[in-house]
Amino acid sequence: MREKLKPIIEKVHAREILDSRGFPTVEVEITASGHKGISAVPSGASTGEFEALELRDGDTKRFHGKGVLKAVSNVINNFGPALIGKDASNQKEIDDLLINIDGTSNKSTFGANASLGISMACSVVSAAFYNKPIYNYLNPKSNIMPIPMINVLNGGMHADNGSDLQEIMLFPHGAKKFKHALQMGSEVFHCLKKELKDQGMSTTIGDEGGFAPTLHSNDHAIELLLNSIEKAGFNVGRDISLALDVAASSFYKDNKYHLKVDGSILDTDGMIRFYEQLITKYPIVSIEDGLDENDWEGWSIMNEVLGSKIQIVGDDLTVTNPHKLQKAIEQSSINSILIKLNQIGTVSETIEAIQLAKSNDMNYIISHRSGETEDTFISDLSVAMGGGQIKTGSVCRTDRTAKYNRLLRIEEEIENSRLCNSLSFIK
Ligand code: 2PG
Ligand code: MG
Repeated sequence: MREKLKPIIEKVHAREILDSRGFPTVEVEITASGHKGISAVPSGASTGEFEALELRDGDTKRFHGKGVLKAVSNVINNFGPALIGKDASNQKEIDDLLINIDGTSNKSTFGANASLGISMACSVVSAAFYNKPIYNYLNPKSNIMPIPMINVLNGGMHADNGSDLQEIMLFPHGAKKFKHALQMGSEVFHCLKKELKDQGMSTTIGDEGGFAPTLHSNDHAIELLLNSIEKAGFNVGRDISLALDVAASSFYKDNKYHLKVDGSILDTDGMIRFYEQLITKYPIVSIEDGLDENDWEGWSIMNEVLGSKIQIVGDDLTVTNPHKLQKAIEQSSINSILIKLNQIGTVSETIEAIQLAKSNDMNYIISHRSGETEDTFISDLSVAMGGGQIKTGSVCRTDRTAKYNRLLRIEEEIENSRLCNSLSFIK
């Protein structure tokens, strides 16, 4: 009788669906005490070398080898039976079970796409069982809305053209409400589109919905954007600053950084000087993956030189892995971390990484992947975790706006909500 008061798992199902790039991904559906929870797993392009394994079939007859039927079958046949009868709301027990069944440190037996789908769906079904929105189920005290990092210029591995910098993002910290921040992003996005058109440049968009024009230099990209911010009527630096995801591992070869658009090849010191100049010239408040994921020595220097002025964000460097984060803390490599559920493969380990960041006074940013679905779990997670920042692409493409629109609804729902205004680097 007492069991009825908990979301007891009755059925675990999974299927192959398509992501925003048209590649297959895993969707998991869990039924617990008569309630249903569905979760879809995202997928990266500029993936970190040390991320948990995303299992693909490799059978070239289907989806050019990108099918995920093995991961789907692992959900149903390898994890499923062990989950039946378990309390879905006991997230730690569920996630430990998944970790133990897989038995590897990077979830390479059954795939992190299989484990994450289950892990998130357990949160979703539990929230449904308790009749609560997910953010509130995860943290009943949630009331801080995240500032969105809005990626309006796509480059690197996310676009055929564009800058070497994978993402040039608006950081609208001057807004008072999330909905205003989003509106600012949309207004600048459309001014930028007009600007590009007027200059005869392409308005084709990249994987995350930002523009990807052919550029003369990386500075050119930043200047185009600053111009558009002003044209939209905002004050650069006061209303909106910029954030970059350089994704430097994607152009690091033979111990050098190859900036194609600028036509320059730099060593680690050269890159740090490049960033020093950029942040002196432009209102940049955050640089993610400024160096290669294995350039640990360089990261410590970069954080020492720039870390008191801006966010130095680890993504490929730390891959949401508490062990990697611990190393980064010990070596003072970063002052901020990007958080992506599928880099580690369970909700509990993701939260563990966040708590470790928090207890070391680091900023943390909840993030999407470049391959996304209509799933909005990260919107709820960003509010529940209270870090005050989310990165989820541009203001077009439904895979991106689904997350923003979910945040609009959450902001309306939480009576005493406030947009984060306590980030140390906002002057
Ligand atoms: C990143 C992400 C998301 P990807 O590098 O931060 O923007 O890209 O999912 O391709 O790794
Ligand atoms: Mg990144």
